[in-house]
Amino acid sequence: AADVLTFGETMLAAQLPGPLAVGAEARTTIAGAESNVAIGLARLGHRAAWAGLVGDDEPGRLILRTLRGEGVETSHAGVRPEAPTGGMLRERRVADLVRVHYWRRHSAASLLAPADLAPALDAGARTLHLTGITCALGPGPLEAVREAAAHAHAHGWTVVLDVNHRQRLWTAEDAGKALLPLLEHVTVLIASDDELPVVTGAFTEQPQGEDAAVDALLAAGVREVVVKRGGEGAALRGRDGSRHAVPALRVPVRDTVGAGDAFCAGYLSGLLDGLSPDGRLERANTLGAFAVASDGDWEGLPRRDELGLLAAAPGTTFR
Ligand code: ADP
Ligand code: KDG
Repeated sequence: AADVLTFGETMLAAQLPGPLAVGAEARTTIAGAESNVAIGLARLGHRAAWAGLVGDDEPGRLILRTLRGEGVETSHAGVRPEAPTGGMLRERRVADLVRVHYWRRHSAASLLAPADLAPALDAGARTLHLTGITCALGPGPLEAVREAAAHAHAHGWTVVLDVNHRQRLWTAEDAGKALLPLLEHVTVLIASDDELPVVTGAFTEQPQGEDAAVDALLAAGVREVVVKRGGEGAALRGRDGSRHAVPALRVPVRDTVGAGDAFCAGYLSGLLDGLSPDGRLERANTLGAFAVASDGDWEGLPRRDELGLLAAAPGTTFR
């Protein structure tokens, strides 16, 4: 059985250092929140399985061989000849402003249905990782998330939901309505501070303020709510009344996209290793810091023996 099972859409991605233009040079990679998490976990030595659908095309093959090369288990991933692999383009429009464009409607990944996941669920896992992105891909993927959450909960797995709200895919209102019924199955909910109202928006009475939002989520059955605060670090509150906060690492910021997924991989790794709440937040912040200090969503993520690397003084050369 895997330590973590995750699934969703991974795309062919082109990353432009400036605005889209004829002849602009782009960097080719693969991107998907769930596969970013799987890669982060695999690099730390955990058994991470990614189940998702790709098209029978070059981008699909690039995705699968890249994931395998990173040590992610893909035996339950599928190839769908009737639809293409999704794509995305990321323009660094100006220094600190990134714009994303998607080609994912009717993609192979959006055809995902509960039956596609059955073999992966039957194979078992300690933890199920879910994101709001998969819920936004269409009715099939949303149903797959619901059934996976119910199955995992019934079998005593830890269920981790990262809200990961994507405005380009759906409205906050639709996201809230879709995510609310999942909460009864969720053990750990991870959100950035500005995403909390997205999940709590569907409650009959909208809680005011962060503390009230977290109270509402804990009352809905979530055991632990983890709130990401960008360069400030992260905090967590448990249903047992515990509160923890750990500051971010100080690193030069290269590319903040993917920080949330890296954070999530670090948090999951801490859970699997049985770390304390502060230890889990520290590992999550460490992976988040690696992601912001390097280009790409997942390319700069650390292997286990590199976890302490960021403690070195800035500008250090190891030789
Ligand atoms: P998201 O990318 O999902 O919006 P955040 O921006 O809150 O999430 O970043 C996720 C995590 O990445 C943070 O909780 C923190 O651990 C780390 N992180 C983000 N920005 C920085 C930064 N400027 N310096 C150091 N760590 C950061
Ligand atoms: O978190 C990074 C992701 O946003 C990126 O890899 C692509 O999955 C993606 C999405 O839906 O935006």
